[in-house]
Amino acid sequence: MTNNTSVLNWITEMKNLVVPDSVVWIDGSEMQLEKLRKQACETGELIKLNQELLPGCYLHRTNVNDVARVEDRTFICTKNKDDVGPTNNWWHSDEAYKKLYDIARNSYKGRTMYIIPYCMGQVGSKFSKIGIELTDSIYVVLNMAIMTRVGQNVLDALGNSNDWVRGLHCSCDIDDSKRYICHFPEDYTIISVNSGYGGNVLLGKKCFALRIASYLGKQEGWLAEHMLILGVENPNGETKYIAAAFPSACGKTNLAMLIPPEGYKKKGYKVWCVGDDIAWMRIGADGSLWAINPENGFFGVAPGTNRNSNPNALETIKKNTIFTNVVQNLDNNTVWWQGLDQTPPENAIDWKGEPWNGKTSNEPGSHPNSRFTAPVVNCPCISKEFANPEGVPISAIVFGGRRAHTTPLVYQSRNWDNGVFVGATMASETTAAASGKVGVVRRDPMAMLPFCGYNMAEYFNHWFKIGEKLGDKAPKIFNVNWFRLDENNKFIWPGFRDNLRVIEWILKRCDNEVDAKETPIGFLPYAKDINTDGLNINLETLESILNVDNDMWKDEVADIEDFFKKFGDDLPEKLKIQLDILKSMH
Ligand code: SAT
Ligand code: MN
Repeated sequence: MTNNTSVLNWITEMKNLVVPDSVVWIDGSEMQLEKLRKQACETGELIKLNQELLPGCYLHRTNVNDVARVEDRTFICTKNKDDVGPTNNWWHSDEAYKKLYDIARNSYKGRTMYIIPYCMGQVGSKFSKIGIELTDSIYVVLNMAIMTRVGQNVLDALGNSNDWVRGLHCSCDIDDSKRYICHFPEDYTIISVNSGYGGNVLLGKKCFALRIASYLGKQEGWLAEHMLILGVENPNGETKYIAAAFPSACGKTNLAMLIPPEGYKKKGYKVWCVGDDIAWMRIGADGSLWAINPENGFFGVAPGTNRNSNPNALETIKKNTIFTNVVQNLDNNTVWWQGLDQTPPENAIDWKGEPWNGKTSNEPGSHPNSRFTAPVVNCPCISKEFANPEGVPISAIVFGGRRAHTTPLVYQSRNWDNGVFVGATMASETTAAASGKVGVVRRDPMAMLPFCGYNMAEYFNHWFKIGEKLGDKAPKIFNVNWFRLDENNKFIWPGFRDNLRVIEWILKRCDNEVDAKETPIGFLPYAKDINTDGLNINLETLESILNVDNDMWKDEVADIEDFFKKFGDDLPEKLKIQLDILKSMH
């Protein structure tokens, strides 16, 4: 498959370590993938679903102790602790290698080593990056073949270059006490042991495209971000692009695949999805910010995905999709999850593999972090620019969290530096995407807290530098919060497709087409400027989520100050200045 000496040497080294029974190079052909699907069905690793209703679709259940990313077992391994900053777990790289190699040693005995050459971004594009993942899991191979571009053409594009990311995944015994997800940015290396869950083992995704790539972006002058990318086409046929950062399981996929509300559709608005999770952004030849989605598939949260929340996702997952940890409906061998519809199957198997009756069971049948893995090409609203190797020009950057209170529906930062502050002080209630307590508010700067591969203080500096380079070509920066609750704990804003109403205001602000009121936190809309035609929400209610509550913001400022203290002297001066401005205005 390749004569690349750096590749061959590393594979030999890893083979000697893990000692597989056999070795298979993944060439990307449908024939080979089909053979692997068959094999996985024979061992029970995959379950073939009803091929008439769900052609090419399979179900997989992970081990019950292995259902989400594990942030406390995720490490950035370097020589110097200072390099990873206060928000990452650090491990000395020498010690980490030793420990991980001890765990990995001989772990492929009786198993096959699959060698997956993959590309993040279009093969051959100068924005793309290549990786090789070794795994002993067919599930990983099949997911990687959906989520990335895999196969011989990747090796051809790599040639004899040494510029590629090494990834070793060992299933071992899925022992959570020996589970480690480790990144060695200095060596372009990722090692993941004792997990089979997507975010921990599809090494092209969070491990490479965010943690390693953010480190590379810092060195090479670009940004790797936890952002969806969408295009909004207006009735004149002009499309503007937005990149938006939200923590995991806060609706990035739903927003990225949004279908405009009726009134907008009638006028001729269209929304195009470029990506739902990761954006790599660079300053283009024209001096503005351009973004690509380095992935080739969607690894979306299943629960809550339905005809209302995301019809395009439902369309996307009708074929060639792998479902993980959802309910299997035994009556017709299809899948179900919480929030799909009002009729849960009664004769079913839950995500743990136990018999489940949706009518009588008190337990949800699908795991809250159950997932679908589906190819981008299936998506009815995929942008025609998705495959453009240059990417799309970004007009607005949007940060957003899940906040029951405090943060208004939308506001605009005063300028780039203030926008970086808004991103750096983002907070959100935790979700089931990572193990740990759900619903706790935590600071999650730029939604990158679990994904930044180096010291976040440096990362903030990097953002400021990118802003300096962009100058007046910089995208405008906004913050949104779809999740405000009323006194009965009901969402005040309808969300989903109606979020386009907020995006319309954002784009109007980018074009200087609408006024806003200045507040201590930035520019807020006048309620009348958010289009509520066809919505059941009155101006007063809307105003209640377009306010800045001074008392709550005082608490917020105190919490931000606390958070900033973590960074000590490394905290960029520009963030201190922004905090002082905010304090002085309250
Ligand atoms: O589990 S993943 O990290 O792949 C998805 C997510 O949590 O955003
Ligand atoms: Mn994500």
